[in-house]
Amino acid sequence: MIKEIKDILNKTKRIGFFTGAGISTSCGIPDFRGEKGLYSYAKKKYSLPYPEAIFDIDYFEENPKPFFLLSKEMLSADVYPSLAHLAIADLEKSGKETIVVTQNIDMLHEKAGSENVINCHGSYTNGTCRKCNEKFSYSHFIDDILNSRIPKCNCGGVIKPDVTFFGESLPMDFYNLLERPPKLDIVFAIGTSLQVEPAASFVKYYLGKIPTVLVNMGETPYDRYFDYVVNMKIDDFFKEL
Ligand code: CNA
Repeated sequence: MIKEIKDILNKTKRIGFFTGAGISTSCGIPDFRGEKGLYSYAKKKYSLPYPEAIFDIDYFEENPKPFFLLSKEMLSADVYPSLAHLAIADLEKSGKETIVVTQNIDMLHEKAGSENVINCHGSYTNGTCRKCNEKFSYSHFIDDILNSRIPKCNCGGVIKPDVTFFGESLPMDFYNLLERPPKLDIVFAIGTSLQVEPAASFVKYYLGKIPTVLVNMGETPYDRYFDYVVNMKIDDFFKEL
């Protein structure tokens, strides 16, 4: 099966990747669900009242500390991109037209060197003061996060990185993409349970239209709609590819 995927890849120019938490588990960042998932880990570690509180805007207003401690763990310099992140970035450098639509907020696609990345659940590239709405760039607040301090605006408000929390709308560039899906020759869904909407609609749009590949260890409710389903570790898949 991997040989067939490789043949298609060699012949095509426009490649889409839709990635989820599974692409970063080998970097030491847990995925969401499951016993070792981020939710139960964060709940225990930061004594959250309920696991989702870590990305709940009302809880953040009350206690932003757990979110910033988790951010420190994800963004620290000793978290490196996986072989899969690097392989995707290499494809772009080799001249293929690639687009990476990621649900992740760990910035590992950017760290790996990918340029055409849409962060559909937002990112740390910018932050906004919760009190006066002033905008700040990553360089303004990253030192605070890495040194376990809560970044603050001159007005005293907390600067919240523009990561999408529950109840917040997704970035405009993602909605634009859903409205005008780019022309692709092949699309991959990698390390995602495909359960979070509207993010997953990006890849679902292409099912039945172009070759579609799902690389995921666990089963998803959409396996049967993909042309190729590869149940193996993501880094091993890219190594073979
Ligand atoms: P999910 O629902 O946790 O699913 C992840 C999938 O990846 C599961 O089906 C696993 O079986 C699979 N998986 C895990 N590790 C591997 C591996 N090494 N090889 C193959 N498959 C593997 O996560 P989704 O991304 O689908 O859910 C969307 C959420 C998760 C988004 O809102 C993200 O923001 C959020 N999230 C992001 C991060 C991050 O930024 N790294 C971490 C945890 C959660």
